[in-house]
Amino acid sequence: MATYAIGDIQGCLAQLNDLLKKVKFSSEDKLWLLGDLINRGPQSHDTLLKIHDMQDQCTIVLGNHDLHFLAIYFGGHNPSSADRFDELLASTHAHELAHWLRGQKLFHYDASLGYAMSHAGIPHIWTLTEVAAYAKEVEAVISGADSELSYTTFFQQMYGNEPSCWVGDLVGMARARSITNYLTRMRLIRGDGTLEFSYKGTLDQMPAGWQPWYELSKEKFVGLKLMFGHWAAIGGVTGVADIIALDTGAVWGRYLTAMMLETGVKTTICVT
Ligand SMILES: [Mn+2]
Repeated sequence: MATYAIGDIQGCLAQLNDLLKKVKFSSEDKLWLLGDLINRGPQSHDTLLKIHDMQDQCTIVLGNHDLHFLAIYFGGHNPSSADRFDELLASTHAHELAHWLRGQKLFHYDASLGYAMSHAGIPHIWTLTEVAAYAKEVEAVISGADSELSYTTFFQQMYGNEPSCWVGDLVGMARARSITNYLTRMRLIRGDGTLEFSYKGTLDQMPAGWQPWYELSKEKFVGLKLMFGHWAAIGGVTGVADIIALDTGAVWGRYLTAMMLETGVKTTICVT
């Protein structure tokens, strides 16, 4: 049995199938998916259906695009012109897939393998114990286990950049939104924990005064192997041995990458 982690699939089902074939993925193996399973690529509906069919083998953390679909489905938001959810929204499977998707996680840690993952990463302002607890708070909301804040309210009010910096005494929707933004949207951060929400580019063009989150988190999480997706522009390179970027831009015509956790060996499928 092997465990493979795959970054942002974004509806690129043909590449996912090729990659699983290339690593000889079997019914004994496990799959960790780093979120953004759907949206910009051509086959969001069939991708989600396939992952749903494989759910017993999968551990999934949600990305901002997955949450965006849920915010459309449950929160009444409209798709943008760049979204490719039409087939999914019209599908007879939409109800089942959307309710299943909102039961997935925002953060996962496996102590025996020594790996943790979330879609965007883990900010240096939290300990491992805190990130696990905060992720659980939001998972309880979106799965419907939290009676204070309903998942429909969450998906109606999910969008927004405020508060842009974590404070521990946040409550309600502001707290849930802040946790969600750190775990699914973070790229650049300041020492005090303030997030920058607009920059998606390469490190050489980065605005002054900001750092990639992992430059601050590498001191904090020594001994932990941490995987994330979300930031295609860095091309799977962090320069930090134990912080592993797995969004290699499949949907932008580059690569889809799987890493075998037991060996650290990466396998890629070139899209073009
Ligand atoms: Mn993302």
